[in-house]
Amino acid sequence: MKHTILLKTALHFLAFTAIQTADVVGQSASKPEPAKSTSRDDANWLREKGTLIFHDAFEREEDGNLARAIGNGWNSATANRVPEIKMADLDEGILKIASATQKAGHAAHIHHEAGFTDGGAIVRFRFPGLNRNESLQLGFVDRQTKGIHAGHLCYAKLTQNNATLMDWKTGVMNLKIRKQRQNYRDRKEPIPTDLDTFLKTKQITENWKADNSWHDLVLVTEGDEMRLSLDDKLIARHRSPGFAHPMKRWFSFLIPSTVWVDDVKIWKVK
Ligand SMILES: [Ca+2]
Ligand SMILES: [Ca+2]
Repeated sequence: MKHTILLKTALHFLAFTAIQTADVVGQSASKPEPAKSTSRDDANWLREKGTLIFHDAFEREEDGNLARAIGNGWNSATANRVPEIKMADLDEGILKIASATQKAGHAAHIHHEAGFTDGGAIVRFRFPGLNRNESLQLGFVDRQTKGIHAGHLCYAKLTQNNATLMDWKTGVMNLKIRKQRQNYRDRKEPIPTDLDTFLKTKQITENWKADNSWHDLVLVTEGDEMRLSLDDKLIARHRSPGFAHPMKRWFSFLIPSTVWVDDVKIWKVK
């Protein structure tokens, strides 16, 4: 009898210890963990932590061909170079961009005020399949900070076969680096290995196969990290000092060929 009581007490103690251990394990499991490469939900991060600072569904008609033709605060840095050509057509609630890259001497550059440190954009787009090698570059610009060519801070670029994230602020658009590179380009010489190695740290390229379907794209910066998701799947993430630039003043599209955009939202987290 005495042994039975002792045994029961011992079992009770063991069970109690097990519950305590489980509690501790449970607590540590509920702490935020670093995001795994494919499980990051940045659309949700923007909606939960951010403020929607701009939305355009493009449900209207454009007003001519010039810089302000899209309306709702959009501006084009390239439209007025070729006023006779319509590069941005609003049609059936979709912004249909067709760049006159050769005549304008530049890919269509369409931009809107943004204004955040951490945050990003959600864009619904498709490659209409009107031209070969359609590509979409989008990202952030700050023309008020000196030392960066045209204020190009950082971009994501989707081509037919891959997705690239690029820190241009401390990379190729840094005026000193740009000049250094240009010297070699002018002489048609390859850039030195150390510069090449340095510039490779400024970007990352991942495989992605383009098609002609509509896609939901999410591009964010958080601290010194930039992340790109497509259709709720994290495609690429990269850390580089330029991504931490304190003011993403403009949201910009750089489109050399044809892209259709159905919807744009810009969110500020901080
Ligand atoms: Ca139209
Ligand atoms: Ca629309």
